[in-house]
Amino acid sequence: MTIRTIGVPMDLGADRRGVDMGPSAIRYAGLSATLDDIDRSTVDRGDLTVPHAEERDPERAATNAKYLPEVEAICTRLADEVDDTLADGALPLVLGGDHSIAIGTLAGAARDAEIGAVWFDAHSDINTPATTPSGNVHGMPLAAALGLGEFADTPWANAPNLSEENVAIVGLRSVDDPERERIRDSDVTAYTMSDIDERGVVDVTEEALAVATDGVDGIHVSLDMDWLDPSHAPGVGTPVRGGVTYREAHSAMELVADHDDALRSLEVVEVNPILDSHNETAELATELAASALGKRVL
Ligand code: 4U7
Ligand code: MN
Ligand code: MN
Ligand code: MN
Repeated sequence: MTIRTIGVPMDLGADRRGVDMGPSAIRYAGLSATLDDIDRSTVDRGDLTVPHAEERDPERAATNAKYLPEVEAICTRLADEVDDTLADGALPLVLGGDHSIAIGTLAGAARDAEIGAVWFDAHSDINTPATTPSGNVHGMPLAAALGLGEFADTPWANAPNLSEENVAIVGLRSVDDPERERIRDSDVTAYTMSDIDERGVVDVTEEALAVATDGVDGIHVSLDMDWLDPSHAPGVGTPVRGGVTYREAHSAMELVADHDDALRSLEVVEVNPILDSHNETAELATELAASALGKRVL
């Protein structure tokens, strides 16, 4: 199946600027050559056009969902791109950009199919404008896609055929109090870093994939690079100590590749080249995408 890369140079959903350069840095790290090693054809569709914060009214940043109208415009276009890609029989590989773009990827992937999602992240990204401590939309995409809280009133943000029962979050170590309550009250399955410590990354990821794939047509895999420990992935805006190692991350992505019959879309987000060390996080993002798409040593 052809892999179609879609870059979304978006940083309006996060406070730390620079994550808009993520798609360039990931390409510069050798994405297309790395994907050529896999037995699949690849095509780069280029980047969506995203406005810079400097062009926007700063008042848009003074709300409890900063730049939400811009996020809506970009995610609506991204959803169309993802849907078109799938309709063409290709697999969308979406490069972020901040994690707010997942709203668009999920909406597109869920337009014509029942989907599940595996969310590799230090954070649960299930805030809403009423609960967010920061106003940053990259902390809200799961709530938006699931139509939770005020997002029940924003149909553009809802992934029509994604249900809580098929959402699994893996690697949590930073969860806000209202998020904790929301996870408890929902049917979302969540695995913390302690679960990975106790059971190992393979067992936990296998179970997460089983949850996501249960009874659906396909799954979306969202990889927030802050899932990894900051010692391996320093170039992220919201690093949290105690994340997975380089090898654990590859193991998990190889398990994703084992489920390639289910994989409908893949997204790698939150690479911030300004905060990175010699493009190391972008290189790792490239490697992990390749592992998830089937690259093997032998
Ligand atoms: B990311 C946070 F308060 N929860 O909502 C928030 F800790 O996409 C962080 O996972 C969100 O990187 C992190 O602002 C969003 C905060
Ligand atoms: Mn995160
Ligand atoms: Mn399995
Ligand atoms: Mn995230």
